[in-house]
Amino acid sequence: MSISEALFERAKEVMPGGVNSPVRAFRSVGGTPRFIASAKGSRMKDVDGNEYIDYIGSWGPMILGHCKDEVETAVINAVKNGLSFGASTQMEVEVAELICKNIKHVEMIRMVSSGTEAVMSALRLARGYTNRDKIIKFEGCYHGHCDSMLVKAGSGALTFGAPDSSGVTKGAASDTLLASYNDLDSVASLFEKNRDEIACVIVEPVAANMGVIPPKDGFLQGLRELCDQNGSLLIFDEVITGFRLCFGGASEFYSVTPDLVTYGKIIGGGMPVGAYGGRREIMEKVSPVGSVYQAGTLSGNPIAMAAGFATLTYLLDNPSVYDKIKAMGQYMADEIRKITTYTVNQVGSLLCLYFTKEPVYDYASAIRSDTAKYAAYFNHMLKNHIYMAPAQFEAVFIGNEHSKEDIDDTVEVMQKILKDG
Ligand code: KE4
Repeated sequence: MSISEALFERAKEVMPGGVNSPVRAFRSVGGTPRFIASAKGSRMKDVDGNEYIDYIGSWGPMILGHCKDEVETAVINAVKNGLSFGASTQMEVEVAELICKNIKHVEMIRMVSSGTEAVMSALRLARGYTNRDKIIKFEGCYHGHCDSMLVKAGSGALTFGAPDSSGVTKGAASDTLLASYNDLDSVASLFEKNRDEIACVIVEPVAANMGVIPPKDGFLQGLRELCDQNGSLLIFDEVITGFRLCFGGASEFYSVTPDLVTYGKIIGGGMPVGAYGGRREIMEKVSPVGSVYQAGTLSGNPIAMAAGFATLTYLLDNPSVYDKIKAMGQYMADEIRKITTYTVNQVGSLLCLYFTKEPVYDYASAIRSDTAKYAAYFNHMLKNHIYMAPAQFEAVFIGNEHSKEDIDDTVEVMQKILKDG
């Protein structure tokens, strides 16, 4: 028995499914989850000493690679001053100022401790600001696990073929309206049927929880116009795309301005940070200034802020990171397309290989993918020391430490199992 297998047996006794987040359990691909001992750059090592090229990157945060010197040093120095105070610190002001100074549609921002918390808070704020109850989300988009978002969600909720979650009350879900990604007519008709009742539209500006699906030309701008016509707020959930597509995220990448934006992952550089932000007149509705309550013991935690500040500062000071990871994403997609006719979607440093030969542009087309073939592919890659997402409906995350050799080695291993694809 491997150490990972032994640890997994122990874990299953004391944690549901032996994990602290479902997708880590390898349920949709089979086999034993690898317990990671350490990571550096583009590599991870499991407790049995196996080394992998890592394409998870902690599901997005590790854009600079694991153990980036500047981030590690910042965390180590911060730890020496204390872990948490439940009081304000200078570093949270520095992070907030850095973001507000560099992302023009974020005039104010509130730190929280996860993407879920950021989304939950932004939705409450949109409802409080508009005095409306209903929310539009898109089938297959995942926005964390707050009740109102677990309706035809993506990521793990989609992977397990359980688009709705038990425990979500009818009341919680009843104000969540579902549209189809990349289909503006489906959004317009919801506005027609629910006139003056819709607080906001929340969207992943690049859908990265049903694989990777770029917005069709005009889709995001169309959402902007529909929200303006109906007095609703547009929320970009940039937990994945924020600080990844470019420093300004999808909003800058596609030149569409949301009213509110949610962040996670990269903003914390690997530590637990989420955030939501937007125009001052909206954000000032948030307690203690306004009537929308939201709070958090570890919000703006000084260690997490140190990691986030070091990460964001490095990205601002080294914009060539974005050129590199985008080029590597394009290179990887092009190389994979040379060896298979399966669909490959890519946006910047995000990409997904689908086990379908049809185009993938929304939830219905994404779920055509053959997840059994994906499972076989995943295990083939893992056996060859390449750690892909243990589920079809996730993204490949390329970081600054992935080399051309990493990608060439990866595609070479892919070839062996895709040759008949
Ligand atoms: P967290 O609560 O997991 O920090 O963030 C929720 C979230 C919100 N919005 C988007 C667009 C997200 O992608 C996520 C979380 N992403 C998944 C990966 N698909 C997290 C991985 C996991 O659930 O273990």
